[in-house]
This record gives sequence, structure tokens and C-alpha cells, in this order.
Amino acid sequence: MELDERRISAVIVRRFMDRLLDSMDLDVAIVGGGPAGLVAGHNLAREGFKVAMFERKLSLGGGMWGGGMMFNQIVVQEEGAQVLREFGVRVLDEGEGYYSADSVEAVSTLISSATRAGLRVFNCVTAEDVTMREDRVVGLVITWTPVEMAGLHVDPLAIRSRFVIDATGHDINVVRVVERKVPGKLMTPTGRAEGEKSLWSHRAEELTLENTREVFPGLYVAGMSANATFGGPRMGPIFGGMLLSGRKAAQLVSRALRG
Ligand code: 48F
Repeated sequence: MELDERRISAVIVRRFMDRLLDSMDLDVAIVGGGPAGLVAGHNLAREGFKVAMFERKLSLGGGMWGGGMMFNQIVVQEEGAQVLREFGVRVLDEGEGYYSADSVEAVSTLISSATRAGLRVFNCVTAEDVTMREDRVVGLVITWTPVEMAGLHVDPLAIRSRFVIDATGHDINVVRVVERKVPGKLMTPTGRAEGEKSLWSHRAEELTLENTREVFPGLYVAGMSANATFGGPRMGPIFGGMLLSGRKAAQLVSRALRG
């Protein structure tokens, strides 16, 4: 068989377009493919929901690849170790309640599990805005990241979703958009994004879970974006809270979808 470049290109275009068209109406749109978004996406897709993830970078994984200061090892506590084991990631017992894992193995396993569970991934795509109806988030406005990087004057596209999860980490990019569009209306103490506090691993891990919730009708926060939204501290290179937050976000959104 002689390979035909046109055939190769046509397959790519058709497969991608089929997936994009079939993702115009979603149950859940997750923005950000770090550990929190990946666990949330995996669990929701496994339940049979139509879930897509929009990640601005070429590869998923967010801040997990680099462990701490590019030492590619991660630390988790018992509950986080349990989540990693459920995904099949090998975990080492470091004593006194600390566990470690290879960050490359952890991220690649989360990505593989999530996509195999049915999560639709759109990488190189930035969520630049949300769509709203009657003070409820009902979808995302998306564009190619290179368009944003080049500052090209190109209109974006929009997709519908019954729920959106902001898993964009420290930057809380979706929450920030809503804050600008509807000032003072977030479900936080001040109605605004409270901002992230200084590093305090223990407290941050507890609060990440507590702060994983709905922040505006139709919009949930997970992972570091939960703490940045509700004013919790950052936690540094311990990742159990991210995994548990992703799991909690999936539980909350699943309950809401079943409503
Ligand atoms: O930062 P990130 O890994 O978020 P996370 O899941 O985990 C946080 C930890 O990595 C670490 C930490 C724990 O020790 O504090 O920082 O909460 O992943 C966030 C992802 O969101 C993408 C970004 O490229 C990253 O991969 N992202 C951010 N803004 C957008 C976006 C956007 N507007 N559209 C699409 N993707």
C-alpha cells in the first residue's frame, strides 16, 4: 500500500471535527488539565457523563510534572496515596504518614486513565470567557492558545455545558472572568475572589478540600483554584489535596447533574 498524505490529513481533520462537533453540548466542561482537573474529568467520564477538558498548553498535567522545584517526585499523605493507588500509580511509604511517587508516572497515569475513561481532551485551547444566561454560567468561549499568544484579532468559538469546573490552578482564570463580568456576585465572603495566601502545607491541604465547591451558579472550583478563590494558603509540592479536590468536585457536579 502506498501512503497517501491527503488520506492521512483527512483522517485527522475528520476525527477532530467529529469530536469537536460532538462536544458543542456537554454535561461538564473542565478548564485546566492539572491533577485536580484530571481526577475530576476521569471520575465524571467514568460515570458516563459527557465531559471535555480544555487545556491551554500542549500537554496536560499542569504543575505536577515538575514535583518540587523540578525535582520530579511528589509527596502525598495517606488519603492522597490511596487515590494514587486506585489509579495504579506506585507509591512509596516514607514513614510517619508521608508517601511519595514519581511525578512522571503519576501524571501520565492520570492522563491515560482519564482519556481511556472517555474524557475528551482539547489541548492547545484556552478558555478566554464564559457564556451566561440569567446569572448562570452555561458554557465557555474558547480559542486556540497560539491565537491568544500571537495577539491575533480572531473571534473565538463557544460551547454549551451544564456545568463548568475551573481547575486552572493559581490563576483562577475562569473565576476571574466571572468576577469581572458580574462584580461582587461570587459565593465567597466578599463576593470577589479572595486570593491565595502564603504557603502553609497542612492548612492548605485541608482547605483545598473544604473550598472545592460551587462559586457561582453553574461554576465549580477544584484544586489550587479553590484556595485562590476562597482565600486559602498555597500548599507547595504536596499533591494529595489536588487529587482529593478533583474527586470531590466530581462528586458535587455528579450530584448536581443527577439533580
Ligand atoms: O496548576 P495546575 O497543575 O492546577 P491544579 O490541578 O494543581 C496545582 C498544582 O499543580 C500545584 C500546587 C499543588 O502543590 O499548588 O500548583 O490545581 O494546572 C492548571 C492547568 O490549567 C491550565 C494551565 O495551563 C494548567 O495546565 N489553564 C490555566 N488557565 C487556562 C488553562 C485557560 N484559561 N484555559 C485552558 N487552560
